[in-house]
Parts: sequence; structure tokens; C-alpha cells
Amino acid sequence: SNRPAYRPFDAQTRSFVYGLQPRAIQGMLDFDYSCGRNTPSVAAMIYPFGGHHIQKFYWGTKETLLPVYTSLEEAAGKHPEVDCMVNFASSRSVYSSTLEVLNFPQIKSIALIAEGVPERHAREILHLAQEKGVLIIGPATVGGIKPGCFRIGNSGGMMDNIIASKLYRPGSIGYVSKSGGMSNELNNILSLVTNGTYEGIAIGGDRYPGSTFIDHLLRYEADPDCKMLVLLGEVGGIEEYRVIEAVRSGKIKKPIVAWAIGTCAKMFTTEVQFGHAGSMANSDLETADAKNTAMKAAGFVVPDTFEDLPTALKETYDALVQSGTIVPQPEREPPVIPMDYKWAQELGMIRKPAAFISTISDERGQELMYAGMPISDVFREDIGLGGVVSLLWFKRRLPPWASKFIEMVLMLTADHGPAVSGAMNTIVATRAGKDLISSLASGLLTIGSRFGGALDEAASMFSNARDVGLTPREFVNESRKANKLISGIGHKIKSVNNPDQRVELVKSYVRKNFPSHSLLDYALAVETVTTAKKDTLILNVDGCIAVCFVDLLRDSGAFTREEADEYIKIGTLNGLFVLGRSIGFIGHHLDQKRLRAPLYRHPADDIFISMKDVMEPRVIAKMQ
Ligand code: Q5B
Repeated sequence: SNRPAYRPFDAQTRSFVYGLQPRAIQGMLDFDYSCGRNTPSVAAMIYPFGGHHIQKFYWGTKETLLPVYTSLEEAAGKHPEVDCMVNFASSRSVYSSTLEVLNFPQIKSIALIAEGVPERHAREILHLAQEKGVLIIGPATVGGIKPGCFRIGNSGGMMDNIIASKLYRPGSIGYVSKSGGMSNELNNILSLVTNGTYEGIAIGGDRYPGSTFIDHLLRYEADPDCKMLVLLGEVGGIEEYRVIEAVRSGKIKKPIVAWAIGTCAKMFTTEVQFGHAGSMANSDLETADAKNTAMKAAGFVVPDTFEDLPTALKETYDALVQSGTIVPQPEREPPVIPMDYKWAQELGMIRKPAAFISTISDERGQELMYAGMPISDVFREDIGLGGVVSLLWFKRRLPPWASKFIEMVLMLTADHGPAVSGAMNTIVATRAGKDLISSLASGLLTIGSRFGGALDEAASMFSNARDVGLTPREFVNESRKANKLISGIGHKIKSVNNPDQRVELVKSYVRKNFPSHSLLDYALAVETVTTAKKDTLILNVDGCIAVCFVDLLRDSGAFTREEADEYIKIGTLNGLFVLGRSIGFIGHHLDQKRLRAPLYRHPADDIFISMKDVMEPRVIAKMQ
């Protein structure tokens, strides 16, 4: 790049981010967008695991894609314009990854975010970087920010903070501090009492930072666009004295406002280790008070207390405006940064119509709820499978006799041998090598008006006939006239002489436990008519369950008449057979698997094949 050494970051700076840090990258891109940059400051991510891929980010209101490379070599080759690396590697891997970065001469600055980097590693990195002329910021820092140009990682805080501190456009003051948190405070103060930050670097709180106060202040001194310097030092270390030396020797001529934090240390009887690894005075020289006194003596503007810092900054700044050194630029409208949907929602600032409505269960709270009932109560009250079905299908508790009935239905529809359509299909699918879900689905897909799925239609046919006042005989005759089979009547093998024990069990339970069973009685009267014609035309298991369920819906007291009719209309009752028979289909699938049953092919002699009605090719040829 053709940037001068004193200006490592400008509005064209492009960087790599080492590590998967989508939130930090989105923060960098939002900052770029607010500055009016044309291109995102992040060119790519580098992450050695999980393969080469792309990730999606917002660029303003639109979306943009950033590549993730598994190696720096590939990234560097693809993006020769990149000269900065923001390294989010952990304290364990920051050393090796940074040494690798230093092998790529295109990278001129590296920010190390990790905390807890061993001091030996930090010093080795620093040594090598100095040899190669690479600027290191960190470790243990958010990095820094160049308003209007470039933001390292999370520096500057959230976007509302960035906008409030006017970091989307450059000011005239360059500062250096140790802490990222105090940088935010400085950005804020500077935006209130001056024309704002020109560049701010947080060098990090470790004892051996990759670059120190003096490195950055000398850059600011050399940079003609930076008019005033701020040093926010702190107790511990002697780096402030190097700045004092530079001021004394005339290397730094620009006005410099300074404060060393930690003056309260003297209130403690022993030496205090503050939040940073390096913030402890090892000698009198290292105390904040000694530093403040020395800086003042060297000609720095040093306030009496931290609270007076804004005034000191304002006075120094005003003097520079007065002398014409700083010419404040007209403010531009603060950019509108689209707020993240989730964040806006959390703040209660937006509303959006939900695409789905759901009213039966909720897993978002501390405990899973079935229709308002916590799952622990489901067990405490031992509501059983029938109770769970009542909650999830009907959104209410049913009387015990009713939930027991549901359980009874599930138990007696669970299976009816391997020969029925659904079990056959399951078995054939299993033997074709299909998995449990496919085999089960294959069986379930046979459930319909003839096999197992006659409940809903049986419920509506019988109840309609009874409701309009047809006698059982009239109902049978009307159905025949309309050429309509009565759903719930007839069975392939069960008959008057070979009664279906399941139907007998249902009838006896219902007679004993239901408050009323008028539709069952009506259906049995219909059965008397149909079986008089043919003894297989019995009230079958589908029909019997269906009419009893209508009795339950209408007379249990748990449903209004409208609700009872609606449940039949929306196809609830077939669900009972589907749920029950799934148990059997799964059983058949497992059975075939256990038996290692081979692929099934139906014997050809069991299929009558005829192509008599197919048009002969000769005839077709003549037609053409
Ligand atoms: N006829 C079930 O047919 C079956 C008549 C009828 C008036 C009727 C048939 C039917 C309605 C659907 C229904 C559920 C196909 C059945 C189930 C679960 C299962 C299964 C298992 C399990 C049986 C002979 C003569 C003809 C027909 C007349 C027949 N049904 N008239 N209303 N409903 N029923 N399905 O035996 O004069 O001779 O021409 O569709 O309720 O699926 O175990 O197998 O647990 O898995 O082949 O129990 O009834 O009798 O068709 O030869 O008819 O009776 O018009 O009269 P079939 P077809 P005609 S339970």
C-alpha cells in the first residue's frame, strides 16, 4: 500500500479477521457503512477448521458475502490489497497464528485481541514484528478505531455508541490509552468538548504490549491531520516517561493533554493490582501521582483530577481553533444504521406480524408446556397418554373415562396382523431396504377411506343420518340409492359369526362408562339392517370407534356442540387410527429387520398380466 507509515489505517484499509467472529465482523461492517465506505473493511475470514466456505453479513440494509479461507496463504493470494490482520485467536493459538501472519509481507499491522497471552510469547512476537516493521496492537485489547475509516473488531462499542460519539467521521484528536473501556469514555468526552477523535488506540493492559504509548503518539505527531494528542496512562510501568522524554526533546511538539489513572492507589495501605496485568506500581516512579506530576512538569496539559479532564481538553482544543490550527468542519447528518432485527425487538421498537400461530405447546420457558400444563404436572398428575392426547389435540383435560377411552382406542388399533394394507406396505418397504421412517410412512399412506381411515366419514354419515331423522333402514336405503358405501360398515374377514373382539370391547366399555351412547345404539341398529343382507356388513372397528367418539364429543360436557361438530369436520378421528397403528407398523418394520428379511418380489403367477387392450404398433403406424 502507499499509505505513509504514520497512517496504518485509512478509508481504504482492508483486513483479514482470524477466527470466526461474526458479531465483531458485523460490527466492523456496520461501522464502515456508517462512515460511507465503498467497500467493507473486512475482506475475508481465516479459520483453519470446517473447510472453505462463505458467510453472509449485512452491508447497510443489503446483504453481502465474505469468504472464509482455511489458510492465510490462500487468503493472501486472493486479496493482495489486504494489509491488516485482526487476530481473534485465543491465548493458546495466538502465538503460532501470529508468527504465521508475520511470514506474509503484505500484512503491515496486526491487532491481537486475546487476553492472557504468555508474556514470553508476546515479547517474541514483538521482537519479530519490529524486525519486519509490522505494527502490533495488543494483546489483551479491543484494538482501536480510526473514525470515518476503520474499526478494529469491537472497538467503539455498539453502533448507537459509535453514532453518539460521532465516530463515523474524523475529528482532530489522536489518543492512546491502555483500556478499551476508557477509550469509549474518551471517544464520548472528545465528541462533547472537541471536534472528536482522529484516531484512538487501546494498547492493551498487559506488561508487554506490542506497541506502546510513544509508538502511537509519534505517529500522531507525524500525521498532519492529527492536531492534538491525548495520553490516558495509568499506574504501573514507565511508558509515560518515554513520552515525557519525547516532549522534552522536542520530538513531540503538538499540544498533549494527559492523565494517569490510578491516583486512588495511595488510599490503600498496600500496593494495589488494578484490572490490567501491568497496572501495579513497582516503584514510586510508577505511581499515577508521580506520572501526573512529571507530565505536568514537562509541559503536558494535566488536569488536577480526572473529572477536570473534559475542561482541559476543551481549553486546549479551543485554543487550537482560535489559532486556526483546527478548522472545524460542518457536521454531516449522522448516518442511519439499520438496527439488527433481534436487538430492535428486544428494545420493543418494532412489531412484525407472525407468520405462524400456534396454540398447543410452548417450550420457550423454563418448562415445556402442553396446552398450558407444565410437563412435570403431566407426570405428577399421572394424566397418561390419553391425557396428553386430550391436551395436544383438544387443548383441554377430559374426564378420566374419556382419556381412558382414548388410550383404549390406541391400544386396540395398534395392530391387526401383517396382512392388512398398511402392514403389508411397511413390510415391503422395509424389505426393499428402507429405513424406519420411510417404511412407517409407506404404511401410513395406505390409511384411507377403505382401510383404517373410515372414522371421520363414518362419524359424519351416521350422525348426519340420525340428526336429519332417518331411520336405520332409511339410511341404508338412501346410501344404496346414492351408490354410496356406508363408512364404518363391512369387514374383509370379520362377520356376525366371526365377531371382531375389538368392537365387542369398545361397546362394553362405552356402555359401562359413557354418560350416553345414543349414536352407538343408532349404528348398531344400522348394523342389524346391513348384516341381514350379508353377514360381513358389521359395524367395523373404524365405525364403532367413530360413533362412540361422537357420543363422547357431544355428551361429555367438555365440548360445545359447535366444537364437537368441528372436530369431526377437521378430520380428528382418523388421527386415532393413525396414531394407534403407527405402533404396529413400527413393530412390523423392526420385525422384518430382526429377521433380516430379503428384498420382496411379488410372484408373477400372482398377477394376471394382459395387454389385450393395448393398441398394436401396426395400427398406430397406419394412423400416422
Ligand atoms: N358393501 C371394508 O369390503 C370393505 C358396504 C356395503 C354398504 C358398506 C367394505 C368397505 C366401508 C369402508 C370401511 C374400514 C372394503 C374397514 C379396517 C381396519 C381393519 C382392517 C382389517 C384393521 C370390505 C360386498 C357387498 C357388496 C357391497 C356391500 C360392502 N361394504 N354396503 N355399505 N360399507 N367398507 N373401511 O368385504 O350387493 O354384493 O354388490 O369399503 O369402513 O380397515 O383387519 O382388514 O384393523 O386393520 O371386500 O379392521 O366393507 O366387500 O366390497 O366385496 O362388498 O357388500 O356393495 O354388495 P369387502 P365387498 P353387493 S375396517
